[in-house]
Amino acid sequence: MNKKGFIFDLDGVIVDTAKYHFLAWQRLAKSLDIDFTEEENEQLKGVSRVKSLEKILSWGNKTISQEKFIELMGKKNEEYLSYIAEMDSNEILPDVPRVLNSLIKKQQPISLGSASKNARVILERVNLKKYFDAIVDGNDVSKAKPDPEVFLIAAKLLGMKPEQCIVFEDSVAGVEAANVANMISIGIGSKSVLGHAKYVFKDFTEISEEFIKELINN
Ligand code: B16
Ligand code: MG
Repeated sequence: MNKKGFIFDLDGVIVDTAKYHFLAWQRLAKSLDIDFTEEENEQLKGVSRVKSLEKILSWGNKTISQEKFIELMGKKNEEYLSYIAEMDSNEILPDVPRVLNSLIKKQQPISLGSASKNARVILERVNLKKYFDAIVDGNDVSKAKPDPEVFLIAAKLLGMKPEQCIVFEDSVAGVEAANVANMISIGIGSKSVLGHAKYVFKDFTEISEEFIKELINN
């Protein structure tokens, strides 16, 4: 059997933690008198913690000291972690376990490629850590998506060339990162947002066994 490197983003692909990021960022924005909508939250998907706070501050035309910046990031993460602590496997997005199991059966190497510094905790909470041969997250990279660093490290850890890798991503920046890395990008979400991906599916329920075999053999 052929081998490909399968790389999964976390938030928005495996679990929907965007809603918890939103709640935590929203409370923080309120404390700074910044209005912050769910639409604006879309622009924070796949974006690092530092970049997210920079964006929120710029929407509110606010500048703060470096000290305050670090304090606020800590507060946001504390609140976010309190939501994560309540997560369990019911929050895994539809058909993700089916696809992971199918890949395991076919002995395909699997890695995580996430911007989140909390990725390991989340995978443990939802009991999916055992599926991954490698985990690359926000603690392992110096450049955020759309830079391809996170996916290139994942490919290396799996012992695969970039062109042998397939990336599942829900964010614009993540799809761009996969394309720049010369990997096959699969967008999970809507075509209108992720039109730059090689393939786009609404979610994993649309990913058939035939398609998985095609990915492995082509
Ligand atoms: P943390 P992904 C990203 O995860 C999220 O989509 C993004 O909203 C978040 O700001 C980022 O992780 C950093 O997360 O604060 O937990 O380090 O989609 O790349 O898995
Ligand atoms: Mg994501």
